[in-house]
Amino acid sequence: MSKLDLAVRHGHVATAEGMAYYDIGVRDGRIVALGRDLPAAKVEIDASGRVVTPGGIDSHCHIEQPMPAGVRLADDFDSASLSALCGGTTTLVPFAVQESGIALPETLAEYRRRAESRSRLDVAFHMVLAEPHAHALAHEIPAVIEQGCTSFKVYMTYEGMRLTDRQILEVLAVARREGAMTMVHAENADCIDWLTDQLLAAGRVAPHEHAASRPMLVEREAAFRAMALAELVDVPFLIVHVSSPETVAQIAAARARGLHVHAETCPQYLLLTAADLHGDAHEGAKYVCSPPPRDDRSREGLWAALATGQFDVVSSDHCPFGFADPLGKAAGLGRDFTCIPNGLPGVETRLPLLVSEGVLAGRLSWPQFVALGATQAARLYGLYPRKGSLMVGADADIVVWNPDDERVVSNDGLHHRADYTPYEGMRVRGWPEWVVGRGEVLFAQGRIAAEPGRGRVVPCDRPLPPRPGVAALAGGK
Ligand code: DUC
Ligand code: ZN
Ligand code: ZN
Repeated sequence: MSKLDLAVRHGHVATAEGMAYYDIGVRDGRIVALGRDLPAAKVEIDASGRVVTPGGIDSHCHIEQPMPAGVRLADDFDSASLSALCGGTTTLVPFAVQESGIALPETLAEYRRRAESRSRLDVAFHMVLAEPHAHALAHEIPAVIEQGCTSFKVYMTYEGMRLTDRQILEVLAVARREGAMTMVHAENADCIDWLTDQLLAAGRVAPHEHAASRPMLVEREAAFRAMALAELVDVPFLIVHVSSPETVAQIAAARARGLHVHAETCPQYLLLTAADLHGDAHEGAKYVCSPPPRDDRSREGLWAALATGQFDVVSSDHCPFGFADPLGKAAGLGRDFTCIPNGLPGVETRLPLLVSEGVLAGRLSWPQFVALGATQAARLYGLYPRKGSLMVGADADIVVWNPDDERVVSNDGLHHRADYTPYEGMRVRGWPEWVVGRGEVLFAQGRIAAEPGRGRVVPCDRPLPPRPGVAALAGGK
């Protein structure tokens, strides 16, 4: 075999299937050889004493999304992808959000332009359906699926985004017909609105009341309802950012009935609690996200659910707002908790936290880490095996982890543009030492070598086999 472009040698290689010692050879951006005694390479990475994995896939992040008036996200594709890269992620899957009066293919094209001009990493898109009108269902969804956008998020809450059960059924039926994946944000909007009104009427306006306005059961109820809707249509789907073991139990019960329901959680539900929202003055606003973090028992329950394979994906839900920014968290200063934008930065800390608190703390194996951080997202969203794997022929997206690299997290050491991290002061062990994307060294022992705009938009395949009709109408339900 002629000379390789790049080789990663002597590492302990972890994939979702298991771990073994072998070398990885790369040419023209792809993995071309696995084994020992590979030919010489122009670039040699010595991974002795290190763990080598596929590049991470962050399949839930909000980047360059327009926000309601008076609010803006802190990151663009440049800073979000830089931050993701430094945390071991090589593919981002953010949302393109449907806007009233704009056809979905146009929206997708606009987000692709944003990513192609600024992203340092490869990007694929999900699409948020805020208005699933007849033309969108019949024509625009099939058109964007043909263009490689094969997953769709629907919201059960948030004014302007929230769909009715009827609308969700219609989206699920199209997803079944087209072979697409539906992602559901499960929180009961009426319960939240009613609780919020009670809290505000009682003068309970502080940031921590955000958690009181969205207790566990509003998630559990909505998740149960979403599963009933998907069961009626008989279509696989995914519940995003599951925050509580009670919801996990509902998911397990639905799976026992034969429903293909997938589940995602995020580091904030594994590591933070509602107590974090009780900071001095406005400090609690840093932790305001939806669903909110719960309690210690919930955190441990979610770790146990991860360990026993009840989750498919751990993503960041990166949705960064500056703390001091009047168009960020400070929009809520001196006002009530409903004025605090929902969301946390986390695209860079996602995988190091999962290594440190998951693998090195003995809660997860390296193969589970790879499955949760990369491979299963690739499978669910039609990117596998090009992404999320180390197979011959896959894109050479490779991370070399140093499990002995221990750091105290400080926002100064991170690369997003938010002015805080919810994990400030945490001791985290296990950071990327080398990151390779499509065969190029993008991060080398702290040196960043990825330019804005090098990222490509990657089309997704259909993740599911298309099926006509709706099961309940074919009889039997
Ligand atoms: N909740 C969401 O649903 N999206 C972005 C951030 C958040 O907190
Ligand atoms: Zn959501
Ligand atoms: Zn989100």
